[in-house]
Amino acid sequence: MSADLDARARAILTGNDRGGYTVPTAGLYPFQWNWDSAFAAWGFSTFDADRAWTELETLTAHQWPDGMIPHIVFHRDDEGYFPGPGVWGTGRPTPTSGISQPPVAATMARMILEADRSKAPRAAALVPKLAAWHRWWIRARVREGVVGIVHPWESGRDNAFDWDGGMANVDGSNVGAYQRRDTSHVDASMRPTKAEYDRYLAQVQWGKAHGWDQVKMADEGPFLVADPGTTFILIRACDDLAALAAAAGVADEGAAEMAETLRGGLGTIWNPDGYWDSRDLRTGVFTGILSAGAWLCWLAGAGRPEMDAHLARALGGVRYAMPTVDPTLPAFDARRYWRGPTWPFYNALIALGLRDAGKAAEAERLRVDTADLIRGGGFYEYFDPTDGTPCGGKDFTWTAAIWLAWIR
Ligand code: 9YW
Repeated sequence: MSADLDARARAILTGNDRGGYTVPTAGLYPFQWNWDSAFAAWGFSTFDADRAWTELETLTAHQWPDGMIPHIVFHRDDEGYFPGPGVWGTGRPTPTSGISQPPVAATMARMILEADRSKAPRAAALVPKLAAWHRWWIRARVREGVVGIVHPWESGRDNAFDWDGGMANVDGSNVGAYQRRDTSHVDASMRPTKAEYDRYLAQVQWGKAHGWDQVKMADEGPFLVADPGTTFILIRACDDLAALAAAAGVADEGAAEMAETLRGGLGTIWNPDGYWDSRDLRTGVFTGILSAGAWLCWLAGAGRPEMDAHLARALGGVRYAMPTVDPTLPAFDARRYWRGPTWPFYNALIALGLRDAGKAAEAERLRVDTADLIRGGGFYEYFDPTDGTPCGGKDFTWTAAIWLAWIR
């Protein structure tokens, strides 16, 4: 059974390979997404180390001159997705989106290199690119000591409650007519709403109208919300970049120092009610809903006793793995994307942190539960954590990748 699933996972990765880059899933997401791609590399590393490094090289090849590695690379046009390259209008030689996504690449690269040291030269070549990207985050997104995202898509957790407050200040009424494509692939009741999509689009139009000036987007754009998830990921990525550089025998370009500076800013996202929380950086208001960004605190060595209690309560509140919202809150919505469901790749990331924080039992619980979900439902995008119903896209790259690299 397990051998069958291993083979199936490998077949999903190779089937979603479009020649040097991997799509998250056929149909729904037909391009290269940034953090999906980093997880794909981790998966490939379990059976084809060369292909793993190629994935990271293809991703970083489309870095902008200012250091940003974009959230989508549109290698070839595809009618199946909206908004496509024309809507973004970033003017890059190979079209890309105009925002970034959580920087997990250095963390994946470190694990991939540690499993096969013979690839050190390829790792060494990536270090300056990743360092430039991390510096870009600090210059273009870190405000008040933490990462502020300029678009919900930049967080990778599109419709999380975290962005509702900031989104209320975005005017989505003038975006014009458009045709969504996501709801023709998957169940609309589980996707972001039309009102959310109008605002997503308004933010894209703002960026385009301002020449994709990244600093201006953060400082003057319609939306800037501090994201605990991306902040913790960036801290961890800086730690891992320093380790990657050391293992590859090259300078770390200030990565360790960046991690320390970022740790010093975390007070901005500590909600006085006792948890890590997103915060609208335009108004100073906390979201007030304990959600998945907070679950990555251990990844950055930022666990606190209060968070241990939240972890126990969240795990006790659902049958399977970590939900994306505290399941004891009325806001918890078991099947609506980032408002409650459990995501296999995200559990892998949480578990890496738990393991490093000495919480082996909790990390193991996430692993066993995620394995049960995949065994029962297949390699889906996400699952209902109360009853294990598979949701979203099927044959998903990062779900297959974490099966091979983390669960097996
Ligand atoms: C979108 C591809 C992406 C992920 C995001 C997830 C979703 C929707 O799918 O985004 O249109 O970009 O929220 O984390 O990278 O799997």
